[in-house]
Amino acid sequence: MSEYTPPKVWKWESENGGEFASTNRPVAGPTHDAKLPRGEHPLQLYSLATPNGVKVTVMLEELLARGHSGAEYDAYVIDIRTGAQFGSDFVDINPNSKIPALMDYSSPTPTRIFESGAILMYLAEKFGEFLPSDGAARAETLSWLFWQMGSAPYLGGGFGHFYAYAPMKIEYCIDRFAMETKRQLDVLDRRLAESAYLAGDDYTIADIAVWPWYGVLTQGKLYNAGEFLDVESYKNVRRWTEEIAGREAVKRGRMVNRIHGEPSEQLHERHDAADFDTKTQDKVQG
Ligand SMILES: N[C@@H](CCC(=O)N[C@@H](CS)C(=O)NCC(=O)O)C(=O)O
Repeated sequence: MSEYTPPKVWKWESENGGEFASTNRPVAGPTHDAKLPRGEHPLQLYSLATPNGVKVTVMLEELLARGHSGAEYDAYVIDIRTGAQFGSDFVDINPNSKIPALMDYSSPTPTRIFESGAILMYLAEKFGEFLPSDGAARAETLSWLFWQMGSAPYLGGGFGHFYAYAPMKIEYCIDRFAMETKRQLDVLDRRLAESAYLAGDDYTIADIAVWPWYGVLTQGKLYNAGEFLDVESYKNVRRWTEEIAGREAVKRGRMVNRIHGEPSEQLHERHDAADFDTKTQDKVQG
């Protein structure tokens, strides 16, 4: 590989050959007019079953499992491979053009929420669940929630990108981000040696945020990198991962808006709990 000398001013080469390259742009804002569908529930979710998307569908399914009928929701697929995140209605909800994005029509004026961490906090506060109301337990929960928001870009945008998606394997990049990813797994492993869940004795939005990234990585299902990162060696993370994987709400939440993998694990749109039994397929916005 020849060494790259950056020019004085960076210029956009619209195709760099990497996966997802055709939708990457150096500017924000919508690329096209696109109306979003709207269902009957107050909560309308526009998302995809990536780790960031799964956080929100797991949270909603957990709230429903605890009997909060107000958490009923309609979930629609935003296909980020075809640029649906740049449609005008979606950008009105999330000016950052990334899934997940949520609308709450039960407030006096409709509320838009973007950024998965903000969505988890909003729902936790709205329903009074999965986030202790004060004191050290709340601080600990928010600390791990924000740890996830700050750490996962190194796992996804760093390690995952260069290990799985970049058009060429660059040792320097893979090495740098594998090192950081393993350090993060060790942070989690040491914490989970001390307590059942990240914030202490109770399952919280911190676990809901961290599991779809580091739990799924530990199951070997993210970037096919389980062996490479020796995930088996993080025993406490594995114990926590398997326990959370067994929760019914997690099994349901993982299916919603999933458009890849086993067809039996995909529920493209979700409007009602019964949809898990009578699955409606092939409804993808894009
Ligand atoms: N910090 C954001 C990250 C969201 C994010 O990166 N979403 C990705 C999918 S996991 C996305 O929509 N990518 C589309 C794009 O970058 O164009 C969050 O947690 O909500």
